[in-house]
Amino acid sequence: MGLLVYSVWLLVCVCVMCVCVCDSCDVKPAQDCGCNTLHRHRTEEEEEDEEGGRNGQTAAHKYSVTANKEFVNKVKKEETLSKMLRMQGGWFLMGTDDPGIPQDGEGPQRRIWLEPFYIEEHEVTNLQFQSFANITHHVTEAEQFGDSFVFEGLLSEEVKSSLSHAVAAAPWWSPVKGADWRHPEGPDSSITHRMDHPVLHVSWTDAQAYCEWAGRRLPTEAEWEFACRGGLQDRLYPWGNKLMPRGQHYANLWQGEFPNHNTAEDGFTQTSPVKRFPANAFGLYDMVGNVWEWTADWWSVHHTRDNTHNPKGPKTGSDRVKKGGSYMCHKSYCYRYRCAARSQNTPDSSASNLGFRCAADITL
Ligand SMILES: *[C@@H]1O[C@H](CO)[C@@H](O)[C@H](O)[C@H]1NC(C)=O
Ligand SMILES: [Ca+2]
Ligand SMILES: [Ca+2]
Repeated sequence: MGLLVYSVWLLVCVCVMCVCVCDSCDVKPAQDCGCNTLHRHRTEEEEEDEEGGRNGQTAAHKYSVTANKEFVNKVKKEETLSKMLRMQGGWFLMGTDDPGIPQDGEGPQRRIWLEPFYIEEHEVTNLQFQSFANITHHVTEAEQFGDSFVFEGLLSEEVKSSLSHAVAAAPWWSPVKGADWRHPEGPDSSITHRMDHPVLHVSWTDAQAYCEWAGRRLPTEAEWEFACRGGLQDRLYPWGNKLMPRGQHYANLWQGEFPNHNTAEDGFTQTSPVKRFPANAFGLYDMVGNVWEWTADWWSVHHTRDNTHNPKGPKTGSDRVKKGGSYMCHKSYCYRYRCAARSQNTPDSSASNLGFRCAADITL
């Protein structure tokens, strides 16, 4: 019986290596291709089954079903995750003394020291989030609440006619029943034609769950801003001070008159596929524009000028910081597509212009 179990195990192992080779999972096949994983994930009961031979059939069954499924999920996860780029860290200037929107706490400019870290090269996409949701069965907060905020300009007449109320301060936002990441403009919409666009309608808590599943975390605001600046000092945008160098669009923003007329000169009235606009000098895409991105920090508008190492924001708060502006930003009302710009939402909020990307510590 022991022999049987062993050969089944071997078979699974060989298959697993085969899957890895075929899918060319990167760098360290020997370590990462799953034989180890199978081993590590065995429960005591399974060990006993194998060694004692009391119930070899069950053990074999578990290997072929449970462990294999776990392994397949692990491979899927690795295929799913975004490439991360290594940020050098060191001293940089965070914030600005010439704030576009002073009440947002963009200033004062301060010297910040960061340890090196990794950050994902693009916003998390619908495809990536779908893979996460398929494997973990994560239910987003918007799905639990049964609604989410959608920009009214994107709604169908049918959905519009069913609206109950809008947000007084921002009448272009409507809570829409049945709007969630799978249905960004409400129940009659879908993501099938935009799997490579950033995922929408994810709360801070959902973003946190995804990054944790990925073995990653949300970037701190300081890390995010360091990444945004691309090594440039005291500039407005990830590429410099000019919004459109040589007349080119460098980010998915709003052109025309907000909120009534989007000329989509940059090619997009809504989100764009990630990596459609030029990367900054660090190789990072859509740091400003496309979607707002959650960061790990609690929100506050008060910052000290003191030099700080690896700041993580206030200890507590009611809102989380988001950075970078979105496809809805226009200078006339949301001049927030700058690296120093910032805004906030409660951690359970979600909307049709808010997403995220993950970061990670450098542990090796
Ligand atoms: C998620 O599951 C659905 C339904 O089984 C499937 O159609 C889709 O391709 C899966 N997506 C990913 C990214 O695995
Ligand atoms: Ca646009
Ligand atoms: Ca963005």
